[in-house]
Amino acid sequence: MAFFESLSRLVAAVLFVSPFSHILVQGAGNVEYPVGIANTAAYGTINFTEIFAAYGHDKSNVAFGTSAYNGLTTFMRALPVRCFGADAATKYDVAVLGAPFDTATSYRPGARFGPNGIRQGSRRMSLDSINVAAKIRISDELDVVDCGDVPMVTTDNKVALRQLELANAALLSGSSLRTWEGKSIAKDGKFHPRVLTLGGDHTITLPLLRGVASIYGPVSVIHFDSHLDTSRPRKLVGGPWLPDEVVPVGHGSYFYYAHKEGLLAPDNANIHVGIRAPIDSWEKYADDRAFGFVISHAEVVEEVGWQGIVKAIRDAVGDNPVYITLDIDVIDPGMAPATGTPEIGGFTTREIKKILQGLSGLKVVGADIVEVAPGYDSQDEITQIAAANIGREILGLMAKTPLTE
Ligand SMILES: [Mn+2]
Repeated sequence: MAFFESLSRLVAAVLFVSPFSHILVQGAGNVEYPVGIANTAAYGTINFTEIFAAYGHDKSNVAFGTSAYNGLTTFMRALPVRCFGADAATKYDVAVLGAPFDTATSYRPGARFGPNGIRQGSRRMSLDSINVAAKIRISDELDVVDCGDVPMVTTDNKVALRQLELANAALLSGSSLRTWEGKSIAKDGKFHPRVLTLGGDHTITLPLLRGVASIYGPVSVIHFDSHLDTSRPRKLVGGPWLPDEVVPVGHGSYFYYAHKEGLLAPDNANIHVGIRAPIDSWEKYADDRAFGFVISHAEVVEEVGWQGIVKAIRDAVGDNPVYITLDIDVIDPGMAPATGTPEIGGFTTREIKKILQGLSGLKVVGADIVEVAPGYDSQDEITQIAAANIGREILGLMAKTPLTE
């Protein structure tokens, strides 16, 4: 607390001197310049929350500054909450959670810096602003907080993924701040917080799906990606591999495990969107179908438009609860270069916004945005800004539709 107190005092001294101080000194020329706080005893009576909030247009942000370029960097300037510690009793409707993990990537690593990269990309965004096209103000419907990052170890992926699984389950198992009229679609009939996870490589979706499936049962997955991510685990012969040892789960095989564990909705009610990567055999497509998915290729946007893609998604998932997982490589590398396995010919940011807005009304039980690797981004943060805006659209979908039957 002492740190924040002194921080607040420092900020107040710099920014807000004149409202509290009548001591002005005649400086050079006729410029009046404040020299300090008149009455330090007044610190205890100053309502910094109110004062700081007055300097921005936010209603929900009550902490640490309200301009786009100051204060703590949280996702869309959501309130920072120590969800796993001192603030564990705090209630909210959506928790933003960072999953800094990239030790199961197949090409360029760096997505461990994705959570803070996406937060940085969201600095000009506010939960209180109106998304004009989607006709929604998130803060009218949901209390969103930023829980920070799960400390995932770099030396053992099994342990790291378990750390995320436990943290995600802890958030999901609570009760949301708000309740809604009607019956919750959760198995226990209660309203739980939703989690928007910022990855991290795509492997993190496996423990995240375990979490939502435990609360809601199997969910329809809407998977935006240029790759299928349903690869079977390989068995390698010889070398250091033991006789029955397989290559552990990675960012191209987690859906194989999700299918095997029964986390995905049955009857091919799951869809990949934006697929365009090369494959090494047609068996991959047969497997993919067997593991529960249908495919919408990136190229079809030229023929069917965003409306056709929205229709394919809605046809696949019906009225099921849905989980959205979005690999930033679904966007064309011209607009989102900072990712581990770029593929040309992807969606534009305008197309992805139209597609996501077209999903209004679906019951989004959770979501993640993955594979943002800021180290490959341009100085202007183009990928991080794209990812952050996608997060805003997803929160908009959550805000529009409560999880009621
Ligand atoms: Mn992926």
